Amino acid sequence: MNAPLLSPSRRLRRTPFSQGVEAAGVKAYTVYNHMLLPTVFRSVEEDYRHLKEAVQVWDVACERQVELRGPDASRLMQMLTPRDLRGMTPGQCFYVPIVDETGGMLNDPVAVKLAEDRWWISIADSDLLYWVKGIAQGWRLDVLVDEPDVSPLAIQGPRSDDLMAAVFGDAVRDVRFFRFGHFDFQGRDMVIARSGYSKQGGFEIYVEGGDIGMPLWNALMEAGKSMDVHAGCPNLIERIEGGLLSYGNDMTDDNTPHECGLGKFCNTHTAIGCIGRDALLRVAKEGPTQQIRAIAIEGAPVPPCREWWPVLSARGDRVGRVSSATWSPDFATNVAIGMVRMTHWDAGTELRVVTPDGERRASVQAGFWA
Ligand code: THG
Repeated sequence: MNAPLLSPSRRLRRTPFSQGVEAAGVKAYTVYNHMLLPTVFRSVEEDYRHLKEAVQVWDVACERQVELRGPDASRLMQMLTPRDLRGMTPGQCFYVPIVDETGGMLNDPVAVKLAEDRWWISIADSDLLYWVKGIAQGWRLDVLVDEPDVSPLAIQGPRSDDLMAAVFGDAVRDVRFFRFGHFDFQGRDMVIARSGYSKQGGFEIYVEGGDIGMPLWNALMEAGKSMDVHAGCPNLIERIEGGLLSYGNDMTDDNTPHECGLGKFCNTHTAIGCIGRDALLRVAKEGPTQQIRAIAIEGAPVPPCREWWPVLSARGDRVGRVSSATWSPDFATNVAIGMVRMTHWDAGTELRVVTPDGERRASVQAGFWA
């Protein structure tokens, strides 16, 4: 098939690392927060194998930051999420559901607490900036809300620690999961967290100032030569195996955090001031009637999942939908993420999934694969 191209324009933003990404031979992009996000370098399968065995440098500049700065920054942050932030200290990152007044998911970012009066919200693919600005203005809060010139660069894979230590020194090895520290690169301060959109381990460097992007990219590629470093990107197969959710694909503002399996990141009773708290208290009490599940789909490799695939019961009733699916080489089955009604969400339940290639047998898994 002759795949159409994306027409470049100013609205479709490049990143500080785009030059390096192109030099590394990027084969496909998606658009995320109005910015280019690479999706394939060698092939999705080769990128997957390499991610699990070596180390990759990912241009995830499209994980834009919403910065909150000022005396009311922490108050505003707590208004945005049902996760209780009172115990969070500067130096910590939290994965936080962001919900609207009905308890519907608006985004599922990583919140980075830089100081009591300064936060970065590292957003998924929705225009969260406008919701946050609206709340700050509507409540007359003493806080500045904007998108700073900060571009995350992720280092992912089992050899991440060695690569990072080669560039930033051995102290970077001591950064704990979902914590960050400040490190120097060519006289510039870099916030470096142990986090990232894979289950293979690694770091995220919050690069402040686009001008230092390519010098850092080049230094990592040079230092990693002996470690088989390669440009990479969030990998479809690896993320489905790991159950990492994709906002806009696996959930939308029609879903509550509980439906998304993100109830463990909600402390709705104690998250005082959270918008949507009353709505969420109701759904938390009743419990969701549908929820995200890992689903194995039998048979040959499925085509790309471009729209929801109906999930049917053994009797043929519609009981859910698949939102992400792909062939997994390591588990030798099609792995999928779907939303399934409570009558059919128990592990082992036999289902049918209507793919564009026809109906397939499928089953609810006890958990994700990795
Ligand atoms: N890192 C940063 N920003 C991001 C992402 C990221 N913004 C966009 C997108 N990814 C937001 N979504 C997610 C989804 C999952 C995770 C992080 C961001 C994640 N989840 C882990 C898990 O589910 O195993 C850990 C969650 C936890 O235990 O706190 O990491 O990747 N900067």
